[in-house]
Formats: sequence, structure tokens, C-alpha cells
Amino acid sequence: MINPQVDESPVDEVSGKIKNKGLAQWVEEVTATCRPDRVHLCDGSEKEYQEMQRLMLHAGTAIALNLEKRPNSILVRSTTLDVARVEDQTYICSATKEEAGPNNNWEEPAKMREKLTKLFTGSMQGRTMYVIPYCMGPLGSPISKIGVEISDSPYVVANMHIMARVGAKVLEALGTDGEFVKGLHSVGAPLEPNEQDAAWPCNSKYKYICHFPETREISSFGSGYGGNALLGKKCHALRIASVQARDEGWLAEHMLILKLTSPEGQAKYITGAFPSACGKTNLAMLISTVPGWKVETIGDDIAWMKFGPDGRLYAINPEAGFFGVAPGTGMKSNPNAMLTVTKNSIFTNCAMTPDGDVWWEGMTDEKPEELTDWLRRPWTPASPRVAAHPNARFTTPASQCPVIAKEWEDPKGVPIDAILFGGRRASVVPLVTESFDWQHGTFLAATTSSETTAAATAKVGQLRRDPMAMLPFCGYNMGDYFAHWLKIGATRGANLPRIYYVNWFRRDDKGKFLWPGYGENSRVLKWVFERCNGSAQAVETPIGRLPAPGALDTEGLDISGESLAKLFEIDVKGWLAEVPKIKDFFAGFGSRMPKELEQEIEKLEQRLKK
Ligand code: OXD
Ligand code: MN
Repeated sequence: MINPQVDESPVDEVSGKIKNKGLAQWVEEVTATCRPDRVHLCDGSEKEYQEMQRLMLHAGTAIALNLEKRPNSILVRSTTLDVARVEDQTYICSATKEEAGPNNNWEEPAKMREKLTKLFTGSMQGRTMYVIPYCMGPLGSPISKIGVEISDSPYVVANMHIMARVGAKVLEALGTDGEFVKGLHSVGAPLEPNEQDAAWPCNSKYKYICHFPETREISSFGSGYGGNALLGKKCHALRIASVQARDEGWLAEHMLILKLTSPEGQAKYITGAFPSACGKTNLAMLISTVPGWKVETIGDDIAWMKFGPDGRLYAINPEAGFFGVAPGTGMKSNPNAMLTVTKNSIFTNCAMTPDGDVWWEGMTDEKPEELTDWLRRPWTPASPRVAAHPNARFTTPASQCPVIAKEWEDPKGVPIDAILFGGRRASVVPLVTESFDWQHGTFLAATTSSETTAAATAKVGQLRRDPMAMLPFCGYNMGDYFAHWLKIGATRGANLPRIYYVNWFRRDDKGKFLWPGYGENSRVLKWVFERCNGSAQAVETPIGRLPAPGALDTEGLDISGESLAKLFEIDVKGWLAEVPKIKDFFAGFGSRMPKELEQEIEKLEQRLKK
């Protein structure tokens, strides 16, 4: 253990410094169970961030990157045992199994608590316990929520500094009686006196990511990986928040938020939900190819949306940073992401260049001649394996994004005009479809599906349903979640955003992509904008409204009339084949499946057969 340079107190002193009664008591309880050697109450200062880096460098968890190439940045390498979210070990411990639904693993709360208490007992021995007060969303926003994560990982503290607003200002906002989400995290690797720590401590046997929605609690044991350990993100901002949103009449969604400005200077805000490997971060930071149109970023992963006094839906990005997948990100696919990560960033499981910079597949066309791969082994282009882990990540402040919108931290949020859903579909699904109304839009969103890519373990081209891209993140029964969406539509009618379904990935008979994607997706955004304004034409089809001939701006785009026709073709046979698949999928939610969505399938079938 090196001497700490921030205030670390003997265990019994910290709770006395905390004014919030509930928090002080919880810190005492956790301390008694986890038995850390020291406790540090995080203040969120730069000094604290530097200290976390220093601890990681000293422990061999991190390596400092070349100061001239990536100032104030580190590379962290985990172990093969701890590289991704562990969905099979993620639980929603609601009072009943029915509440959690078929979309979640479930365990009786009392049983899970007993199991967890055993695992957490003594789990922080030899370590420092960090108490991290955080706010999801701008401090003072009526949409934001406060949480406190207790963790024994300096990596978690440093990442939380980037991903959320943390520290003294949050404690202040919490006051003496404020409510907060409790998130307990331990890497599950207690240290005996004088035992040498691992570079990446985690538990090789047990990993549990558990949510107790009724009491708004999270317990995460055994993993240090971001999605499992940065509890403000998926665990709080999606799984717990989705339950709060249902109870309080708002929406917590796995969505990017972007601002689209027309050449006349009129702005509209659009959110979008896409399963993984569909280019969500790329869309959030897109560089428009349509002259005069501009996209700016509000968020790349999560949107919290509440109704404002004018009845419109306002969104905030609850996060303060991007925890993005590195492989595939390059100056061609996403220059704005590349410019964001030039400094003050944490890289996890990337490869390292001989001159102390990071590299990953897709960063450059040419592969470097030599690298150290993410498992610290020498690597050359002739190596049979990838240099960076496919789920290698960057953690980087959103404020550094060159196209961050000036209002990205506006406490009142931004009014949403349109919501996009989409997946990766080689056939059947057109480039863009406008829903007839909110209920039909909810139906389209509930059928969101994507074909697995070569990177996934499942068979290539296999169709996976991922409603609203929320399947791994909805903290309750998805049948009830659909009902919540429908209720929003039924009670909030007039001012709701329009809903669209997009597919950038349709292919021709030879398997070639019909649409160029990337920056050219701005043409679809432009049509959506103009539909919201009432200035673009659409045609009614059995599956929804499609751009009328000539309504999609293709000026300057090298695309044949044939490809364009194919992009918008209504494949009646293909759609009729979809119908039983959707019925089967919906049937999986049993009696919780809202009848309105079942009626939407019937209506689709009737329209197709007309
Ligand atoms: C993420 C995810 O990490 O969706 O954002 O898995
Ligand atoms: Mn995500």
C-alpha cells in the first residue's frame, strides 16, 4: 500500500462527516459488513482524480500514456475473466418473479440478500472503501437523480468522475434527508495482510449484478468492468430508473440524444434507440453530408425524458461522459469521437503502441507494425488474434466532444420532436418508416430486431428481438413496460414526439449494402425534421408512412434509382413471414402483453393482405 494523498479515515470517522442521515447509517452498515481498512468520502476534486490514477499506476492496473500524445490519460488492462457485462449473472430481485418478467433473471429478494451478505462480508479487507456521491443529470435539474456508490475500486472512482457529477456538491444537494439510490460494489478480492494485490482484482468464481427495484438498491459483486461496476450507468440510469419512470410517469431509455439544425437555424431534438453494433455513438456525433445541416450531440447512450409544463417531452443525458466501444471507431467512422478522446481519458483493454499511445482495430486503415496487445503480449499484423479486445472501451468527458451542443447540460432538458428506433436488417425493413401514431410507434419499437454480426458469438445473420434496445436494461416485466409506453401515449396525446423506424443496413440480392450510411444518414434525419415541421411528403403503406417519391434529399448522392426503390420496397411476402415471428415473441410475455400491441399485429396483417 502506498501512502494515500487524499484524506482516508479510519472506518469509524467518515459517517460522522456525512450530514444525510440515511447515508451516514448506510455507510456504517456497509463498513461493518465489508470491513475495509480505510474509508474515503469522495469530494470529486481534480486532486482526487489524480490520486486514483496514481494508485492504479502504482498497482500496475494502469499505465500512463505518452503525455504528448494523450495528455492525462491512462491505459488499463483487465483479465480475460472480466471484459464485459455479465447478463447471465444480472438479476432483478423484485418481490415476485412475475414483476421481473421473462426478460430478466430473478431471485427472491431475501434469498439474494442472504447470498450477497455472505459474499460482501469481509470483501473489502485490506482495501480502501470509497463513498462516491453522484448525480445522474445536471445538478439542480428536476429530471436528475442522486445516487451513492460505495466501491473498493479506484478504477470505479476515476471512471465515475468522468461519467457522472460526483463529490461534495452532490452531498450538498442531497441535504440531510434527501433520497438516493444505494449502489454497493466490491471487486470481491479481499487482501490478507501484506498480500500482493492483483493488477486487476476481481472474483474469479462469483459475479452478481443485482437490483432491488422496490427499495432502489443495487449490489454488484466480483467484477470491475464498467457496465457491471459503474453503477450510475446501466444499473441506476436504466434498470432502476426504468422502474422509477414507470411509477412516476416518465421514460428512462437506452437512447442517444442529438440536436439537428437546419440551414435556417431552426433546431429539433431527436432521440434514438438501437441495439449494439448499429452505430449509435456514430449517429449521435454524425457529420452531415447535406449542405447547411448540422448535427450536435447531447448524449450517446441514455435519455431520461419527462413532461414539461407545456406538455412536451423533455430529455436530459443523465451521464457526463462517454463509455464507448473503441474498436471500429476511427477518423473515417467517427472523427468527433476520435477528437474527444485526445486527452483526459481512460482506455480499457486497448492495445498500446511502442511510443506509448493506444490503438484498436478500425482506428486506422494501416495496422501499426508492432504493438502490445490488450493482454500485454507482443503483437504484429501477422498475429492471428486481434490487438484490442472487441469490447475495449474509452471513458472520456462529454464536454470534450467537438460537437457537444451548448445546451447539453440545460437542467430543463431539450424538447424531443422525434424518436428513432432501428436495427440491423439485411432485408424486409425499409430505410425509414414513420409510424401512424404513438401506439403504432410503440408497436414498431417493441418489434426492434437486429441480425447478429460476425463479432457476436451467435450465428451470423440470426435475428434477435431487442424491444426499444432495452431487453438487457429494463428493470421490470417488459409486458408492463410496453403498457407504460402505451399509457404515456393515451394520457399525453397531442404533444408527443413522432416515432420512426430506421434501417441503415438493407442489402441487395448480391448482399451489398443499398445505403451508404454514416454521414449520409443525415438525409434521413432531414426528412424526419421536415415531417415534424409539416414540410415533407409521405406515402401511406401497409407498414407505415414512407418518404414520398423525391421527398428524401438525395442530391449529390451516388445512388441508383433501382437501389433507392429497393431501399423502400414493401416486401409483402417478407412482412407476412414476420407476423408469426412477432406473435411468437409477444406471446413470451403472456398475460402481461398489452392487447393493443397484439391488435397492431392483426392490423398489420390485414393491411398487408388488402
Ligand atoms: C453499453 C451497452 O455499454 O449498451 O452502452 O452495452
Ligand atoms: Mn448502451
